Amino acid sequence: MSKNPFKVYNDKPTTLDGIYSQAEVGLANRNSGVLLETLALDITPTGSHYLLNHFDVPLLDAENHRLKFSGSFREQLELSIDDIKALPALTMPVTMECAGNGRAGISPRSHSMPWVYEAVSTSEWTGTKLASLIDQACPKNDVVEISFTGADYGYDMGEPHFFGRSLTLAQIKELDILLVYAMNGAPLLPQHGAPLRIIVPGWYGMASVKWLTHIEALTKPYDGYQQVKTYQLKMHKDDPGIPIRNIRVKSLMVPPGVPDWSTRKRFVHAGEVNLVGRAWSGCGVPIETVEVEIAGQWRTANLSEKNDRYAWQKWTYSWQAEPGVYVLRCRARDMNGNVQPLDPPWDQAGFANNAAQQVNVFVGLEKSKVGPLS
Ligand SMILES: Nc1nc2c(c(=O)[nH]1)N[C@H]1C(S)=C(S)[C@@H](COP(=O)(O)O)O[C@H]1N2
Ligand SMILES: [Mo]
Repeated sequence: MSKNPFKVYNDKPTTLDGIYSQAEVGLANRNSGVLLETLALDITPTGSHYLLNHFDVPLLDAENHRLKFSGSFREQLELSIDDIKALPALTMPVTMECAGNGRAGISPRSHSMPWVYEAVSTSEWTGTKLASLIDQACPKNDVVEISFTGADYGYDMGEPHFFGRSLTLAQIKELDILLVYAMNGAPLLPQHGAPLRIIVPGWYGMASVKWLTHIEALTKPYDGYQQVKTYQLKMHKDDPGIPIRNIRVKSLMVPPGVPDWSTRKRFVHAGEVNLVGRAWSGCGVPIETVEVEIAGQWRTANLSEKNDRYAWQKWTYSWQAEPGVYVLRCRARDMNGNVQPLDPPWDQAGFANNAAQQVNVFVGLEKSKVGPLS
């Protein structure tokens, strides 16, 4: 018998079409998405923040946890959570999005977490600046990258590994990364990386390593699975790929009215309908405009100011809805001129699909109770 039972999956089909497999549904059950109605709020309620955990959630003991610095640092720091809490603290709202968000909307799709729209959320993260701590550990002159390793371990495509990622010193300097121990004013929950994670604002979520145990200064580029074998935009198997980093411009709306339970299609009462949503882009680039498409016409939404560099912006649009059947869409353009496409971009692994959201709405004259009974 082979020593590694997962080697067989080396030749799993990379793309699929049609109905979801039981394994995909199982992944979807483990990794919950944001409730789209909470997009009405600036900050996602903690229990609704999307989740993406590759392996099992490690249940770590905060009191005995140590963050170990190793490799080519002058100072081999070893810090407890209390040591980290004693450093200058900062709280920052950051919108996080999973690179796989939208995967279910492409065809054929890759066998992985089948997100539709819901792998995006905003939390207030509290921690200390990673760059200052790295300075304190003082990387030697031969350092090319710093790696970040989590406590979670498992297999992917036959390769066993701890989840880990790397960043260059220049990226660490540039990116306002936080070493985080609290989320929305409470200690991190186990599923969000307790007791310690990093948050890399403006990049897709894979860079924000949870359950952080080790920071290593490397003299050669990091070759961890989650850095080099995945999270690359590839058009075919032998494509060298482009590493995924910045979040692509995107917007979502709170589905208006009330839903049909199983299809999530909407019923809206004719008259004024206040559409509300959020828009965001990578690396703190502000949004320039959001447009809503109603009955084939794109209309400009009202966009709120950008108050927090790394948090999404709110938009609203007042729609005078007449009876009929509609597919509403929204799309954002950022200050760098990037616009959401109407058709999904395609790559082998179904990453970074920022195509405009579609919401099916039936507008009727029928009286419906929207909100609590009075
Ligand atoms: N150690 C570890 N860190 C991780 C992951 C993981 O599986 N293990 N998933 C990454 C991915 S792909 C995303 S999108 C974010 C999700 O963070 P959240 O579950 O707190 O929303 O965590 C990232 N950090
Ligand atoms: Mo992700």
